[in-house]
Amino acid sequence: MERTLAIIKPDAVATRQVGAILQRIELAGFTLRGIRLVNLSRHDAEGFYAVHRTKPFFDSLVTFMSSGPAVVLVLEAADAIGKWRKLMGATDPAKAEAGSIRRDFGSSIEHNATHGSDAVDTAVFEVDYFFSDLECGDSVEG
Ligand code: 3AN
Repeated sequence: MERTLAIIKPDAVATRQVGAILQRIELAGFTLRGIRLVNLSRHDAEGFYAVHRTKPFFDSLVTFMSSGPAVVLVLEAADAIGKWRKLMGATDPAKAEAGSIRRDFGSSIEHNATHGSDAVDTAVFEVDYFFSDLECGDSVEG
């Protein structure tokens, strides 16, 4: 079993799509290991997206991610990282597959409804960024 961090971003929370997205996650067979509503400060968002700090969209991304509440989740499944990225679809909702979450709930490459870890090492960093072992049990490696 593998774990990934998922985020329901501020755009999807503001437009009341949390329930619909959680339903897709559960129907796809993921086990929920962690779930929490967070209000990221700019500092929190900068730390989370540190890997993107040199990108031209970094400042805008940080502003967006700290603009309102988001829902952070730990999802568990076989190949959870790839399975969740496939369910989300491509980064740009306009290019995402029909029936994917970003296609159905995202409105732009920035306001794209959800986030997912992209590799095992980033999943460990991202899960630990938001959750303690007390909250969601053993870590990704466990
Ligand atoms: P993904 O989340 O699909 O792995 P990344 O890691 O390339 O995509 O980008 C991280 C986040 O940065 C994306 N989820 C998106 O919100 C934002 N982003 C990526 N590319 C752009 C862009 N060209 N303009 C604005 N925001 C972007």
